[in-house]
This record gives sequence, structure tokens and C-alpha cells, in this order.
Amino acid sequence: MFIKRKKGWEIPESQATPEAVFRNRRRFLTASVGGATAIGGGAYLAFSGGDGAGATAATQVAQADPSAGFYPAPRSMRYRLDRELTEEKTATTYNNFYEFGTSKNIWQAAQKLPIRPWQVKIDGLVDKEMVLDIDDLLKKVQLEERLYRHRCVEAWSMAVPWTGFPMKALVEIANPKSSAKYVRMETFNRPDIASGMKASFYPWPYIEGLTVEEAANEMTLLATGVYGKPLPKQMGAPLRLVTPWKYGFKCVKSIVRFTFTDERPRSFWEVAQGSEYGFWANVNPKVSHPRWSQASEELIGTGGKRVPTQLYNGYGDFVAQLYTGLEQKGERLWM
Ligand SMILES: Nc1nc2c(c(=O)[nH]1)N[C@H]1C(S)=C(S)[C@@H](COP(=O)(O)O)O[C@H]1N2
Ligand SMILES: [Mo]
Repeated sequence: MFIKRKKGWEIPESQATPEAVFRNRRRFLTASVGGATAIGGGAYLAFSGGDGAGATAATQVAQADPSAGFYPAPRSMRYRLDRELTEEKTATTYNNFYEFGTSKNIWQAAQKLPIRPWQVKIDGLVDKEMVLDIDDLLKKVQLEERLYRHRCVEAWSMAVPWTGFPMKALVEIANPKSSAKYVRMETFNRPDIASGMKASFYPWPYIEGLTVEEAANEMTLLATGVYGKPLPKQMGAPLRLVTPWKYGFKCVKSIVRFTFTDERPRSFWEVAQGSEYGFWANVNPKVSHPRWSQASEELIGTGGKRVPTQLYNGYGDFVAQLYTGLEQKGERLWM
């Protein structure tokens, strides 16, 4: 049962998914397993204000996704926002996805990415290497919705209703050896369809990494959907990382490979510009980027409103213990 504690960040009850949505969804799923198309879009509008204009061409495309019947997933009430959700249209048309260009306006270019068939390789220091089809992976995990803040290192932020599953479930499927200390994640490598990948001064493909302990933290989500529907391509379909206490560049999109390793992975941005972007990249308002302050952030879609940035983006209760003693060992936790 939901206990009423008036915390500053408590979201209004009206933002919670109405019970009826899930009742409908269950009925729908029993009626036609796997063939779902319309329910995701329609049902989400029921609690996001009913604004039909929020449905962009890109989200229409998302509805043709074979996994559409999984959405919307039940919302977890464990992770609370202190602000309004960013409008769907804003979040799906203001993106960083350098494979498709360096501007924020890549959502149309990203539609070139084929997301079926989509296979995910799990290799390295694991019991048994495997290749999983995304739709088989989706059947092995439990999807849920979580409302998370998203803080880009460029000092803007959004608040997004992700759907996904805890990365801990993937770690369990992989069954890493005890010698595995890190997970290296890799994005697709398709310069033929992603023209940004022709820029040869970047170290393609996009790579990111976490410690296995970070990957198994309860907050670490592998997102497969957003706004009650499958992920649109520009947001990293069909599988992207979400680590909301870190700067957004850690959230590697359109993942094709997870490698368990005893070597710390060197990420795309670290290789491109190691003096500005490192492995840990935890949010800290007191540690400036070499070229700008991180003390505050612009809320995208609000006409320029700024709010103070919080340590670990406000998620310290969940993650600060992962980093005890590391600074004393010389680790740069904040870049
Ligand atoms: N493969 C890949 N993943 C990526 C990026 C990218 O350029 N390529 N950009 C990162 C950055 S800087 C941010 S802020 C987020 C943006 O996610 P969004 O567009 O879904 O908001 O994706 C991250 N993941
Ligand atoms: Mo970012």
C-alpha cells in the first residue's frame, strides 16, 4: 500500500498510471498476444494530459514495433520526481546521438536505423557467451516504468518516464565470472546508415562502461521504452542504458554487445577528450566542467527555466555507497 509522506519531490497522485490502464492492458494482452499496436499510445495519453499533439511521427513508427504489446508497463513508485515530466514531443526531438549528427535535431535521420532483427551479444568473462534476440530477451525480463531525471553534461536536463528492466537481470543472465569487474557496452557500427559515423576523428563505435557493481545497482536500468511505448530510434532503440546519477553520456544507446571484463573500458568520450570526460562521470554541482559550471541546469522545454543541480543528480541515497573511499585512491568521480 502507498503510504503518504509529504516529501518535496512527491509527484502528484494524478500523474500515476490509472489502475484502469493496467486492467485494460491485461485484458488486451490475453485477447491478442504479441499483436498489440494501438494500446500503448492511447493509454499513455490518458495520464499525460490527453494532448494528442504529443504523438510525433516518430512515436507512430514506434507503435509498429513487435514489442508494442508490453507497453505501458506498471509504474514503480519508488523513484520520485521533484519536477514535471518533460513533454514527449520535446524529449523525442531534442537528442544527442552523434552517430546521426552533432546537432540536437537528429530524430529524422535516426529513423534509418533498422531495429529488427536486433541481436545482443554477451561475451568476455562469462560462464557461456551468448547471442540473444531482443524479443527473446524481452520475454526473460520484467518491464516496469520509472520516472527519472536525466542530466546531460552540457548542463540541460529532462524528466523522463522510461520503461525497462533492471540491468541486474542482464548480469544474472550473463552469469559473469568472479574475475569480471567491469561491463563494456557497445553501440551498433553502421556508417552506411548513420552518416555521423563517417566523421573519422571520433573513435567509433560508441563505447561505455560500468563496474559490475554499478551495473547491478537497483537504479541501473536498461530501457526499452519511454512514454508508455517502445523507445523511438532517436532515444536509443531497442535497448539503451539509463544511469540517472551520472551525466547523460554514460547512457549508451542502441546496444549490441555487453562484454564482461577485468579491464576498465575506455569510453567513446574518454578516448575523444579524456581531459573533460572520464569513466565515473557522477553528477556533482560543485565540480565544474573545464569549460562551464555544473551548478545549475536548464530544464528543456520550459523556455529557459534553470534549477540547481544536485549531487548524484539527487540519487545519492541509492548510489553514494558505490563510491566510498575511491576519491582517496585518486579516482576522478565527477568527470
Ligand atoms: N550511441 C550513443 N549513445 C549516446 C550518445 C551518442 O551520441 N551515441 N549521446 C549520449 C548523451 S551525451 C546523452 S545526453 C544521451 C541523450 O539521450 P536522449 O537523446 O535520449 O535524451 O545519450 C547518450 N548516449
Ligand atoms: Mo549528454
